[in-house]
Amino acid sequence: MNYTTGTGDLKDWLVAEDGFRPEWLGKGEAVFSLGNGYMGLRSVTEEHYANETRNLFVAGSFNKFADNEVTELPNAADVLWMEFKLNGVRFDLTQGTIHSYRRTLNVKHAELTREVTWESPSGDMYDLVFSRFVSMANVHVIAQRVTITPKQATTLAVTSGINGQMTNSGVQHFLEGDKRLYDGRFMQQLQKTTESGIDFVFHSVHRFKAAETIEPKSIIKMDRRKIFFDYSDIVVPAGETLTIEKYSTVFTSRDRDVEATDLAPYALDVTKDVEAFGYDRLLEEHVNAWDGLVWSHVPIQIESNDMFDQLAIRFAQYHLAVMTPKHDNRMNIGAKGLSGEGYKGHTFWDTEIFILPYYTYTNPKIARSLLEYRYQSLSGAHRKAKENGYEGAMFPWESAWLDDGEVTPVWGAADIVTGEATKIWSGFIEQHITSDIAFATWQYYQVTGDQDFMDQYGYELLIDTAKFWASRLEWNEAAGRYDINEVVGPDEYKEHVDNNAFTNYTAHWNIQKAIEYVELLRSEKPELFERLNEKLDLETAEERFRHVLDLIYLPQVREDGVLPQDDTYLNKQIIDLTKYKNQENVGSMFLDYNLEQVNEIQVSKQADVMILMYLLEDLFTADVKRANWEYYEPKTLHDSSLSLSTHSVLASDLGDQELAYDLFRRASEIDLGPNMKTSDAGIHAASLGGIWQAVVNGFGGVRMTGGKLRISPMLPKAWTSLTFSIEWQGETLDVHATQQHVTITRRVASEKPLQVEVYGEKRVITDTFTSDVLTV
Ligand code: IFM
Repeated sequence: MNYTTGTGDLKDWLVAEDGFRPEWLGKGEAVFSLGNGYMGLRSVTEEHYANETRNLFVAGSFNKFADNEVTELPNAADVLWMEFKLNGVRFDLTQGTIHSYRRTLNVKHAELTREVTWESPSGDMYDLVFSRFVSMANVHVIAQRVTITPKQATTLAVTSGINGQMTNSGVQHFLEGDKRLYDGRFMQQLQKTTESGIDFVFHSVHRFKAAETIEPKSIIKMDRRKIFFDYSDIVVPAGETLTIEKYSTVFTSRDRDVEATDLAPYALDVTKDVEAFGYDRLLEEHVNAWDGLVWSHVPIQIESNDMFDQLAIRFAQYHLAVMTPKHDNRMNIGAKGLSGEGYKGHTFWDTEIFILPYYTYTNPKIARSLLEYRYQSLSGAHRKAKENGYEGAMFPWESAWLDDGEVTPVWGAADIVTGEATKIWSGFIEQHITSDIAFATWQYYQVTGDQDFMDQYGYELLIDTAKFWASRLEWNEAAGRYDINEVVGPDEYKEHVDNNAFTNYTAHWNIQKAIEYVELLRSEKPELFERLNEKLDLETAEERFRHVLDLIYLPQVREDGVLPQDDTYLNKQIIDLTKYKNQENVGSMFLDYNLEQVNEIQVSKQADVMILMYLLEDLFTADVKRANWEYYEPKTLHDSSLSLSTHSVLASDLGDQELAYDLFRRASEIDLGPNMKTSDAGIHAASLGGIWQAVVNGFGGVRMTGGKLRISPMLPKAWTSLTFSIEWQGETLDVHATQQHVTITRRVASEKPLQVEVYGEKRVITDTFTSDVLTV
């Protein structure tokens, strides 16, 4: 990967790939993927190669293939596909000679370009440029442009169309539908998902231009789930350029922005308008939409002695916008965004704990929509609780349709010892997702002050989740306390553990908050209290909450400052983990051990105790945080992409900026870095959210604790300044931090005092405040 090709206005905005390597296709397909939150398009090449993974996903369009499989996001028709024959020879980069090659993702414009000089096996030379974008202005549109400039007179043939024969690793999610050509040019293909019955409508149209628009000889063809054109006999004189544009549109019967009752004719009309509008004007609208939504709205500037840092945060923001279905509160973010089949498009705690803070602090409307998804999925959470013998809302570990409930697959990777598939226990016993959602709800409320959200959804979510925990607790007669047994905590290398500290503390926090809010509703919002009382039986619930609260077992910090991760972790075997700490690719320990064996070793997949100390930071002193860092980090393999960014924020909190910087860099390199095998199944959504947290919550020192705002930036040596904005309770604060001080400016000055803790001092800001010179 090349990070330094951007110059002028595009400095620190371009990510490039300088060579074509068929064995590394997956990396580019994922990290260069395009999208707009409505759909995500993996960046395969126009022409086919072995080992490619061609994916187009429409957010929220889930389907279930068979009863013994889980719901997944179906791989929709391939509209990118184009094959070229140049003087009778197939354009294929594995053949002939590549004289120059560069593929560039322009993060600012969200446009992908591939420039190639290729010599065909028969010795003909061609310059080819492929460009494309998935419009942010009109989310249904995909535009492609290909220019071909031969060095010798060339006769060209092109095959291009819509290919609905796509599968998810062999599983076909679509029924065959009608195909038709309109006006001799507009291809239409209709499909329906097999189980969920969602209608998909695809259109594609081509435009050929040499000196002027040309109509090449063409023949329309149809096959099963496929419609395409064969164009032939296109003569391009030496040194002249042929331009081929392809405009495609994608609509589904779930689209809320379409009012037409008959989707197909409506979509056809849109396609006609899009083609008439043309690539350049569509691109201009698209670039403006990106600017309004992301770059002008959430600008972040890092002055670093390594330009990678600036690019890394922009790359993270880019993918966060590509993956987030901001248009529809029935949808959420998949663990791989919309960039690959990994995790089947399912939503995890990745959203609430790793991604949501970005939106809560910068675009509360989107954060609210994502939380509304959880509220609307309460029916599935109730069902899961009931099926397991509990009350309240027990949220699924993996989530798809609103009312699906649990969709975690039951069987996973091969067990190297038994030769059987490993059972995935998360869907059964990784239960902290419920308090993660409660925590994110509360965090959203505190940061935004969105009372309407709280009244409509927030109080209910916080109380319903607490009801689950209150019913989930197990009475331990001998110890006279409530335990939470048989869980998986955030560290998924420890299964079936009792009293995982993260789970117990956050469950306790959840119940405590619920008590606080039941009291508040009773005294300040009697009507809402009555409404929720009818729904949730608040009186009985509160009684139970009060009874259990002080009896919930909270693992205690030992004399050496270490908080036991669970009842048995600290008694397990300690082995030399050097080999696995220095691994090139994650999960290398499973080449030597199976999960059962890993369970018996003091080794962690990802932050567990440490993330507890990040979320509930007030409960632990700096010394305790340090002691736990020193104990657990050396035993943590960071085998989950969620781990490094959390550790970076904590290292910042502990005042070790250089370590925090190293971890920020490692987190940034998960997708963007030079290891070409990291992202085949898709980008790492939570890690990208975590990168924003490492910058703003870590180096930027932004934190909400107990409803109060703190801004105490501490930059790593490599940075001379960090500039960013956050939204705090309805207003925008601009923060500019240097090695010497921080300046916090209220974008709109107000008489209403704003209290912020800055480097340990309480400050009241009316318009702008600059801290004293830092002596730390
Ligand atoms: O949610 C995570 C989990 O914490 C670790 N395994 C991958 C999941 C999806 O990213």
